[in-house]
Amino acid sequence: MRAASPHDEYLLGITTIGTYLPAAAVTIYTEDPYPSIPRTRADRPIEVQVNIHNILPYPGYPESSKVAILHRHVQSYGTTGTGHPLDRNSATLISQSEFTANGNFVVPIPLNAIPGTNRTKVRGEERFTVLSKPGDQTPGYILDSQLVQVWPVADATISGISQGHLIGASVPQLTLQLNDLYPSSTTWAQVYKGTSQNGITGTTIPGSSVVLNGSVPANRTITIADYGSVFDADGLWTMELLTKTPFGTDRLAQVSFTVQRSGISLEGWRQALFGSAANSGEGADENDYEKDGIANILEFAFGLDPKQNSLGKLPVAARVGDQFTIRFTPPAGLTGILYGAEWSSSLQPDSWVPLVNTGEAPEHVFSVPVSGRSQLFLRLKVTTP
Ligand SMILES: [Ca+2]
Repeated sequence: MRAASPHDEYLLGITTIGTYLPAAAVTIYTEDPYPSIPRTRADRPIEVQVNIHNILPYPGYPESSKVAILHRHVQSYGTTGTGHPLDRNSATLISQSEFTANGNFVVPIPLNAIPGTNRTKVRGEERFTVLSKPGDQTPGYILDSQLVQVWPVADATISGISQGHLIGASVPQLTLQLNDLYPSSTTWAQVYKGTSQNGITGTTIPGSSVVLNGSVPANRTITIADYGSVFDADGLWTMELLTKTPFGTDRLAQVSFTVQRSGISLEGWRQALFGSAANSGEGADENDYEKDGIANILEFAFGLDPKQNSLGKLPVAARVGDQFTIRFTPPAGLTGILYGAEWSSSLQPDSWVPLVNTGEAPEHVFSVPVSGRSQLFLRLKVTTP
């Protein structure tokens, strides 16, 4: 996306000078020092300064020389728009006021009034125009006009790790969904020991940083695997997404979880996720806590999250040549689990026959010949010795 050059994209100022017309200069201030055009974020204030001079309040002078009028227009760019192209004739006039004296006037705008239901997500512009008063024979002339762009507040999600998750030696793939990052911003994911806290500098997750230095907001989707090296100790950790903008550093998302890189027992897993080590209640081996069809014991054995739908994340059997095969490598660091598989041609309860693991550790491979069988079923079996 190319950077917008204000000189060819925007009409920044129109000035009209006349004998019996006031003169005006509009200046817009925001917290963003971006030099090309005033801009800010949907949750931040705007300050408009209007300098009026050459008002001539003398008897006998035309009315046009005695009054200047300030118009405030707002216009949305739409839910994903960037203002190019934009028909500024369709902006909405939301207020007007009159100046009848010379001087410097400050017009504070605590929050923008760009149309939009979700106030943090509006994007558009406000325009402040000073006009002369129209007379019987003459129109109102634009004495000065300036605009400020308003961009939405960013939001983001971390998926792959959920609150309370227990992570072993192999970390789950992360997906960071970053929406409406401010045009000049740096966004990154970091981790630190303990529960979530404000203002902590943690360890940045390699590959998570997004630096924007443009003219419009942007979305990014980042997937990260193999970041386990950021965890230098076992225990409770917090991961958060931060974004630094001209308005400060904001936390967009956070999740706290437990890291245990070796020797995760089923009891420790139950304790971390269900608050009890016992094989009963919500944490019972046969219980399917979030009703995704996968019993807790299988969630543990395959490193899944028992509190988030894990449909489709178990190993799947496939036909390879003459064999019907299921193959997988269990997550590293789990203790007290035996992996097996059984096959049946009828699904009858007493028809399941155990298979031998023919894989080379740590991979597990279970196969059954297809030939001569019209139908064939494989199932995984996880047991605690
Ligand atoms: Ca489940």
